[in-house]
Amino acid sequence: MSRFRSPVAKVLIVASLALFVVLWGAMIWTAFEHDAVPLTTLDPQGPFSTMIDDLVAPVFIIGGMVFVGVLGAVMYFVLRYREKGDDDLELPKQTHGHTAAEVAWTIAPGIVLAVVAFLTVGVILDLSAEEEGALRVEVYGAQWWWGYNYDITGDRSFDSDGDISTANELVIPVGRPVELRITSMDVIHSFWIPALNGKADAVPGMHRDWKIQADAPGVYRGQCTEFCGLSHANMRMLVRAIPADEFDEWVARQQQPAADPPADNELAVAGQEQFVNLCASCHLVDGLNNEQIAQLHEDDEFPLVAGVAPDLTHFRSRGTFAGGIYNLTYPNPAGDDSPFGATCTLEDLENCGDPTDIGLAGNPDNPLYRPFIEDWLRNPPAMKPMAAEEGRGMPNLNLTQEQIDQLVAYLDTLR
Ligand code: HEC
Ligand SMILES: [Cu+2]
Repeated sequence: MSRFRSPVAKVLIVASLALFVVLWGAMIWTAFEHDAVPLTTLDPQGPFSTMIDDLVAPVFIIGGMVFVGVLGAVMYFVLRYREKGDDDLELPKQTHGHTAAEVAWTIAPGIVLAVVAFLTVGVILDLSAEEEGALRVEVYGAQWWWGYNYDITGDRSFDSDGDISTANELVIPVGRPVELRITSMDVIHSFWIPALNGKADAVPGMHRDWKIQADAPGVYRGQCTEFCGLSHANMRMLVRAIPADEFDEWVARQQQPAADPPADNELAVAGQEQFVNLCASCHLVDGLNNEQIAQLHEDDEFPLVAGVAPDLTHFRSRGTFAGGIYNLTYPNPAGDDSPFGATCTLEDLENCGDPTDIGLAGNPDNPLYRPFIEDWLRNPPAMKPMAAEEGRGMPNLNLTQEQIDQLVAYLDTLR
């Protein structure tokens, strides 16, 4: 009797088959469990991601048919011609040089691949076609956050009068295509909002054209998907899609330079002074330190490798910060899945959702959630691994609690 037929071997074989089926099932189950997996490509929310999804389905079916066919044949032959323990070994008919068979098994995969290639090239062309009436945004990656420059004036430049800049949260109008010009300020990153399109690499010195569009208002999460150093995993971003009229209002607010804090807000007035002394060598607040930043660039003395730090002009109009990994505000009332519908109030914080759950992105209209932003100012590298001594990331500035209170009060005015 062959040793392969011992009871132990049989148990092992059945157990490993069962394990295989369970793991496979778990993988497929998680792929379809969208709530648990915010970064899924299988739940498209816009026309471009839908094109990809419509390609994945037929290719998956073709691949599945080949898989079942090949494995079915293998299983059949394994069972049919297995060694049965008796001596008279029955060999199958040995074939060699069968021209018809060889031609067939060369042409058949060729046809399958040609069909897949045809479908794929079609989608690639559709995805790279220019869109009528698109909004243009320059996207840049920097260790370890994302910046956005909007061409609002439509003159194909991103820094004319009236154009705007923001960071980490990309606000777009619902139903309108958005053309992205993706680049990097330091190393290679990759921009990926799976609900809205596939991945596009951000390469220093180059621009990659890409586009996204959202069918419905909502928050769509993303993640840098090219390993870019220490805080690669903390380099997230989100797209906030809002109705066109709200978008126009948002743009009008972003176009305003930051106003000085009102004189009776003494804490914020003191905070602005701290900001000028401690922060203005890295962060731009439009209307406050434009000349200082321009001068640093002219003298080639910008303190960071990337040559940029997040634009803070309208910092408080964002719901998250530091690469989208911390809520800046409370999110929305638990159970309300519209990111814009309901607004929680200072009096009713209990219904505002859990601000430590970054899965619930902060709503910029909601009250400030102080603990994270205070901790950030107290010691940024403790909140997010960064190599500040190399000019990558924000250094610990050893601020006192009084300075932190003043700075938070000032940041809170930057709407
Ligand atoms: C040496 C340059 C540098 C200085 C000085 C600096 N920062 Fe930063 N700051 C950064 C960088 C870089 C980031 C992005 C870190 C990240 O998310 O990876 C950042 C992020 C931030 C953010 C989060 C922005 C966002 O949208 O994610 C805030 C708020 C902030 N800094 C406030 C301050 C304040 C207030 C000061 C002064 C007390 C200050 N920074 C001083 C470089 C600097
Ligand atoms: Cu990155």
